Amino acid sequence: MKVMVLGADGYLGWPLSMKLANKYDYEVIGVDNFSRRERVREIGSDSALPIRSMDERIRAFEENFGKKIIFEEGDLRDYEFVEKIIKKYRPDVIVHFAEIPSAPYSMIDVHHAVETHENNVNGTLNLLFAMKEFSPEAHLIKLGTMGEYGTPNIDIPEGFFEIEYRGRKDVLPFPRQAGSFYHQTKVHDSNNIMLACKIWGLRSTDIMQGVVYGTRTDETAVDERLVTRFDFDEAFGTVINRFCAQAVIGHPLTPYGKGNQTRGFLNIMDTMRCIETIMRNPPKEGEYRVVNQLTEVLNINEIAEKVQNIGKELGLDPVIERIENPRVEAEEHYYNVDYKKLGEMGFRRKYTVDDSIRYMLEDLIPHKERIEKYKRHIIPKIKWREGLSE
Ligand code: NAD
Ligand code: USQ
Repeated sequence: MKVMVLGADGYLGWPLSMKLANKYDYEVIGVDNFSRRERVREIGSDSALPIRSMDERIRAFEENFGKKIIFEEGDLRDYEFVEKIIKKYRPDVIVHFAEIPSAPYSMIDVHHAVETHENNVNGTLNLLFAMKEFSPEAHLIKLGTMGEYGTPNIDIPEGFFEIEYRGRKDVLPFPRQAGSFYHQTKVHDSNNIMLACKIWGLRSTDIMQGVVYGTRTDETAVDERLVTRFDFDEAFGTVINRFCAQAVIGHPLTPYGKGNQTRGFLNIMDTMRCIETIMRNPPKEGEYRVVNQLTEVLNINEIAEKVQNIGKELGLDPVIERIENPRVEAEEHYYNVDYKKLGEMGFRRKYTVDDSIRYMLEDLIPHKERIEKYKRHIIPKIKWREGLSE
């Protein structure tokens, strides 16, 4: 099987590329423009775990596992480039991670909102057109987000729901109510992919993924040159990763507002296993399938307490200090999400937040100085209403 991983230098893309090449012997073609590295530098921060260049990563992977990963550097915004790689490799599966993943980054100002839209929506459109021309049979596995749904006061199904209105029934896309311009790009992508499947017969799984956490996977743990990035700054760090980095340097843990915001979460190793499962169960020609990808539902206060308790066992002394919420979001809300489809395909969760925090803290403690160095980027300066404040 030939798999193209778009965004192969990223937090999820690098470990997935290794997993597919190592465990399954798939031919893996990684693609990236290294823009995540640049954008974290633009914020002024860096990955807590030091990461190597792509050349070094690929060399170290070959040395450790005796397998190859092909790499193409380029930008999905450039249609000529996208056409070239799809035509050259004609992949069986395309895993599309290559977007700007940060809600706060998209809320800085008009330029960052437009940049996030151009990058994410146009990159995906370029890909859809190139697939239509050169690999219409391929399975597109696209990373969307649970944040597309927002926090409605009713249960959240997997993509579609049956509705009765004025005496007639239909199965329709569940309403999307994104909470940031970033999350909104994923809604636009979902609409564009659904249309491409309908009119051109492409097949796609659109993954509504929860928040991912974790410092390692089977492959990244083997050699320090294979580590994947781990950000903790206000824009690119996600909440569990941030709380673990904060605990390691004795920075107060930072639930925003009341801290009762509830989200779906999954460990990065389970993320890999979910995507492998989806790859082995492709949709039919013309099918646009939506899968909710999460393994646990927790609120932010519960997470802070877990990090605090496990941190104490390791001799750290994390305190929790709720801070003013820089975002506009419900801080108390109903949240009942379906996530059955992955289980029906054979996926079983292996990790929980409880099992993971201890080893995450242990992995981060040796890098305390790097976290200290960039700690001024922990407290949010990007506000949903006002933009960036100094
Ligand atoms: P990431 O930023 O680490 O990875 C994305 C990679 O794509 C980066 O290496 C970046 O350089 C590259 N990229 C971005 N735009 C590109 C372009 N135009 N051309 C070529 N390469 C480009 O992000 P991640 O955390 O690995 O997330 C991967 C995907 O999963 C994203 O689409 C994100 O929105 C989605 N997602 C992530 C999470 C999470 O918690 N990490 C949760 C839900 C969904
Ligand atoms: N939060 C805090 N304190 C912090 C950081 C975050 O209380 O220090 C809260 C936020 O206000 C939010 C929740 O934690 O309510 C999640 O925030 P996050 O930054 O971990 O996640 P989010 O901005 O939603 O984005 C992340 C990824 C994104 C992905 C999304 C999945 O960056 O790529 O799409 O998770 S989901 O949240 O399900 O939409």
